[in-house]
Amino acid sequence: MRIEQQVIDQHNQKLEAKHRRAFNYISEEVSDVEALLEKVQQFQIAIPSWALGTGGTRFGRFTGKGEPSSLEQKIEDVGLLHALNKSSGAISLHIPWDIPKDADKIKDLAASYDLVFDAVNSNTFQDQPGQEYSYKFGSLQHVDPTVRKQAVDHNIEVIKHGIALDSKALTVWLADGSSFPGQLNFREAFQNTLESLKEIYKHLPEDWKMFVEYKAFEPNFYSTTIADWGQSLLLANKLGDKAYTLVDLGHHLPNANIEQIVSLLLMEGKLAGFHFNDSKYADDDLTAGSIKPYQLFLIFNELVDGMDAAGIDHATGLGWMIDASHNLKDPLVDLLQSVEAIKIAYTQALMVDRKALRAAQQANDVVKAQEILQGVFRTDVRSIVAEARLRSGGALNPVGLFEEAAVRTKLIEERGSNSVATGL
Ligand code: AOS
Ligand code: ZN
Ligand code: ZN
Repeated sequence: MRIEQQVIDQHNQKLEAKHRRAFNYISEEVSDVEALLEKVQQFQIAIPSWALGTGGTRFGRFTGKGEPSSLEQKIEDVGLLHALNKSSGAISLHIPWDIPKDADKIKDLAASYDLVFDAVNSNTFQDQPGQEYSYKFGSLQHVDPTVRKQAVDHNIEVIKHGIALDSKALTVWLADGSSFPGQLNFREAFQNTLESLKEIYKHLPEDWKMFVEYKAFEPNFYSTTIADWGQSLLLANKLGDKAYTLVDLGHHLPNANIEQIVSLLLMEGKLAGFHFNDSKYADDDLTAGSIKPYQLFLIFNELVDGMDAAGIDHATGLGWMIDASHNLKDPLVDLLQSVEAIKIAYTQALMVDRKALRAAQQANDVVKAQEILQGVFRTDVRSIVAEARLRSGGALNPVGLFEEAAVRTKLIEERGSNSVATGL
């Protein structure tokens, strides 16, 4: 299904008066609201193909209805999101879950929804049917070179699919590690991983990037071979200019200062981008901003500061993606909520008075610094984000319109109740 512009316009008309009041009020508080709106409008957050089905815990999956059962339907889903919020203009594919049979057709379909292809993701954390060697004891780190070669070849294959779709980055997330002391020689595992990544790196096109994602633990519970930003950065530095460290918000040990990590990676020119989500305990993959919205704002505060210092374009300079899925909400609504939370945090970060903050820092005025940041964080900027969406042709209230237009009911009618998403 597609959401007609007329349906969006009618929805907006109903909410227009109330929206106008809120927006006029906040506009007075902002120094250059037009410049702000332009940045917010440009900011797009990619949707991962694996977040479109109802996720699960490792204990069970409770599938929803009308899930997308093909790549075409996943593109349709992201198209729906983008029509509503005008901020989800890209999709990130996971190979082999989403192998495009005819890349040109798939590209045309995506273009018809105004979508492009974000980073492609390889998968050497599962054994696929018919696969020769098992990844039970790792992939790129494996003690057996034949297993490593199989995993390297898979990544090269993923790059080829990405080239056909005009993707510009490969994201490598590895489950490699060990669950018991003594199981692995840490140095050997790291060296093997480095050598494997070097081989993959050789196959990257000139204008591509490699995103090296780290994760503290899970599925391995004693050691992970790329466990933190230090290990990822070490690899990225050894690999070369095209390799960067990817920050997934759920991949740290509890209470890690992620905003500080982000600021240093930016300073080093090695920040790839993000997998946005939120968490209370570990890699919970909850809706972005649902647990720690202040942290999300502080991260964006560092991003805006660091990107401006380095002259990096906010919209295109880094990889912005969501990596969240769970089993209680409609996944599409959940994604709308995540995108909204990310755009609110970004908008607030743009509103920080950087000169005043800098002055407070230089004067060791701790109180002032806190006042500046919290003053912005406690400002309701939802109408700015809504105005940006409105100007781009999106809905004033995407979640509201999703319900009003009975999007899920229509998808169930089209796809059936038993349609289950491929992938996770
Ligand atoms: C796994 O924990 C990582 O977050 C991955 O980025 C991602 O969730 C995975 O590649 C999807 O299967
Ligand atoms: Zn991730
Ligand atoms: Zn994760």
